Amino acid sequence: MNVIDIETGFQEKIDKDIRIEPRDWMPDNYRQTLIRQIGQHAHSEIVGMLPEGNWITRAPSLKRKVALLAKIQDEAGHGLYLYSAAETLGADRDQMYEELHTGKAKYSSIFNYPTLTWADMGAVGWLVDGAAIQNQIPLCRCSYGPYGRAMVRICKEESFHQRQGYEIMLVLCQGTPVQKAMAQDALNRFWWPSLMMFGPPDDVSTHTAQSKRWGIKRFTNDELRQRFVDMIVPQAAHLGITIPDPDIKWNEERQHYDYGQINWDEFWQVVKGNGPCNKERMEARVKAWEDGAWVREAATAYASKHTNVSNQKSQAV
Ligand code: BYC
Repeated sequence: MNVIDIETGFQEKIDKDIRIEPRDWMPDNYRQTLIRQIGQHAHSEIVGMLPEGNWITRAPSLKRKVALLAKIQDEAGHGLYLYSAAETLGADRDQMYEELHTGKAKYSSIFNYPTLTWADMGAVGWLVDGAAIQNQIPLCRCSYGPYGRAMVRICKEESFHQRQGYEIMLVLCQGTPVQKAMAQDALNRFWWPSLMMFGPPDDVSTHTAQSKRWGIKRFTNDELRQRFVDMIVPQAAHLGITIPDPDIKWNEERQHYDYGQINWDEFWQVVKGNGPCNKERMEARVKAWEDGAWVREAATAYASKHTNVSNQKSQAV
């Protein structure tokens, strides 16, 4: 078979929804696109632990603390499944960390915003995990097997996260006027950054067309953003709080909610490293990496001792 036949065969498999597995032939760009996206996704999960970690010691009750801790631990787990999925493509985990710590690799823009009040834990769960679910459910059908399978488990946990966030918002909205105002303030600050999570508009997105052809992405950024708006508007109405966008209105013809202009300049500034918390987030990650050096050294020493002992045993047999 020549290269053109191999490439055609690969695309035919994708078109028939046959999964690509680690040992299958794949074009180099397909591999690189997946390493980039899965790597960014893994980093987002790990950096995403920081804004919520900020509230573990200040959660208003034991019940809230337990749920928040469990959510943050889930996110660490998601990062680990995703780093493993990237490794099946030949990516090196230490190199991925290095790229995160030096600012070469991206992670989601949303985690560069501060979490100022307890209501932000509600808004993050409701909006950020809500956006994550819209984006990630189609990824369960990603053409690359290990990524799609990791996403199935991740989505189950994300839906629990979203419900707990919505429930925090509901309790605050049914509480005192001050509590309701806190919920409204959190919605005001997290609304637009949540819309930005879906990535740049379709006419600007560099990767969407090819990623759709390869069955990595199933929908465009704008399609998923619209689904998110359509999901959240009635939920905000149920909570009795107002989305900070005067242009939100039901469009009978489109059968969707219209919404206003997103500030793309702000988005690109945050992506470039100039958001409110970019510096703080990276400092926290680098510190955690450096503080954990002794654990990695001990684990490596233990593993090599263990390997030596089992080698000696097998030589003796
Ligand atoms: N932030 O061509 P495009 C989570 C970059 S974790 C920063 O549309 P693509 C959660 C993009 O990388 C949330 N950068 O790209 C965790 C590209 O730059 P490069 C993360 C962004 O890949 C804990 C350039 O802009 N979710 O949910 O086709 C707690 C052009 O974009 C962003 C995932 O990673 C952004 N928001 O589409 C709670 C899901 N958007 O690489 C929740 C998997 C775009 O050319 N990823 N960029 O330098 C995806 O679905 C896709 O990668 C995206 C972007 C939709 C995000």
